[in-house]
Amino acid sequence: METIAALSTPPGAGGIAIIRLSGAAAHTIASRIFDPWPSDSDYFHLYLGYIYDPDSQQKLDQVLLTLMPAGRSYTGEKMAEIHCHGGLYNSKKILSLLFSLGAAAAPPGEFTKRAYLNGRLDLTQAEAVISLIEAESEAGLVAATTQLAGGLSEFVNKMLAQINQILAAIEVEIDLLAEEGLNYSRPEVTVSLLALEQKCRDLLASYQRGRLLYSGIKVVLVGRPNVGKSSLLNALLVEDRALVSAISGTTRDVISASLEIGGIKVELSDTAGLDETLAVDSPQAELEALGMARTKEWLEQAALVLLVLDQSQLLTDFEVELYRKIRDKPHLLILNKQDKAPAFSESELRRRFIYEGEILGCVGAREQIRIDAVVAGIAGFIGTQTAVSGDSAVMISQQRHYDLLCMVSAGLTEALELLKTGAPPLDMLAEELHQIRFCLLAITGAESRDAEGLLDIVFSQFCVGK
Ligand SMILES: Nc1nc2c(ncn2[C@@H]2O[C@H](COP(=O)(O)OP(=O)(O)OP(=O)(O)O)[C@@H](O)[C@H]2O)c(=O)[nH]1
Ligand SMILES: [Mg+2]
Repeated sequence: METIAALSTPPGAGGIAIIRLSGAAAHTIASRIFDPWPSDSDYFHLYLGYIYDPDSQQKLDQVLLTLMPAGRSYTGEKMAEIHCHGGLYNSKKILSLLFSLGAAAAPPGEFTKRAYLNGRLDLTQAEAVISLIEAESEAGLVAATTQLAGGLSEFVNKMLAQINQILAAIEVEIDLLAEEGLNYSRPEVTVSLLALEQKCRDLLASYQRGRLLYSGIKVVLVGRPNVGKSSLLNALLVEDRALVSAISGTTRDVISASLEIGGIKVELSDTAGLDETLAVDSPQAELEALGMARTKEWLEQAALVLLVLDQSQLLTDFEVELYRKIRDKPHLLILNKQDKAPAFSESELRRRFIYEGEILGCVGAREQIRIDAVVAGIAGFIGTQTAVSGDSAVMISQQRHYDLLCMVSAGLTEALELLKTGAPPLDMLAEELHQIRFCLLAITGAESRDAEGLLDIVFSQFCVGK
């Protein structure tokens, strides 16, 4: 395998940039451009020296160099890391020297792919590296670290060990029964498979939670114009993000921004107010209609809708209608402008909306923000979505794992159906268990280190230098 090199830190100006080299020639190539080359050349030490151009002997940058031996580096190959001064030109210049000395440019994810191919990581751990790099919240980071530490692999390997055991027993049985012609009766196999089926279901059930921890949750603010949606967005973000004015129809386009609530990333979107009383001949009508169409699109994608009402204005039939439209989605009812005298009572609101749930009061106006109830409402919803089902904290968040576990679960159901007959055809049962085994192995990638197609899909999601 050729020796590869890449910039592992983001391109651009910065204090330090790190260039990585991996492969059999990594140390030799590094020795051609680093001076003074350490006479002891111990591994995992930082050596201070200069990068120089071997042709012109010109010094280029003062850097730190680390060498790592094969078998104890990230990739499992000989590696060198050059910590040079940040700056795109400088790092590019050093990289081009490495290329001129025979290193190849590393494609995205190549370092982690080699780590996997050399058995330093299994596939779920390699996938966790992407998740860790991309994590945007505390919860996403913790979930990625758990997977990187091997949490999911351990879970899958335990299931695999049980399947192997059952399979081995059945293979023996197949031989025995062929000789003695007995009926197969092993109730403990059914019990074990039932337990595995349950574990598998619990893990599958964690998928939605896993997705949410990584990708966050989409929350959309809707309501009539002027009720204070943009004010509420600004208050939640603690930032004047959206324009606020007493003019109805101030917000025309969707404005999205992220914040963190309960460790989860919340993507909050403010939308154009919805109104039924558009003057069709007004010059603004077309613009307003476009804004409202966009609000409706956003509503479709929302995981949670915040319907904002202005308690100082009479409830309108349109708001009742709007509530009917969103009531089947997870939602929170927010009564804004609590600092003003109410124009309708809570009981009127409940009666007209046919609503029994919680009503969250708030003040979004800049000078006197009171939004605790809204934050608590969103946190409460997140809590219901992230509650752990089953007795395991292990979870899945990737489609690939989900699809394979669905196949494992279907296989277990099939195997249990066969066992229900009392006299299952053992070769069919064994075949079913082999399929399950194959899917479990595919999750950790234990038997696909040479399956190029699969690896390309997994590692193409990486950035260069990782
Ligand atoms: N008194 C009071 N005024 C508020 C409150 N929240 C917002 N406002 C005022 O209400 C007006 C409308 O606020 P916006 O946040 O622009 O309302 P909006 O719902 O985004 O309106 P559109 O963008 O037109 O749909 C502004 O003058 C705000 O200052 C509140 O809690 N109390
Ligand atoms: Mg607005």
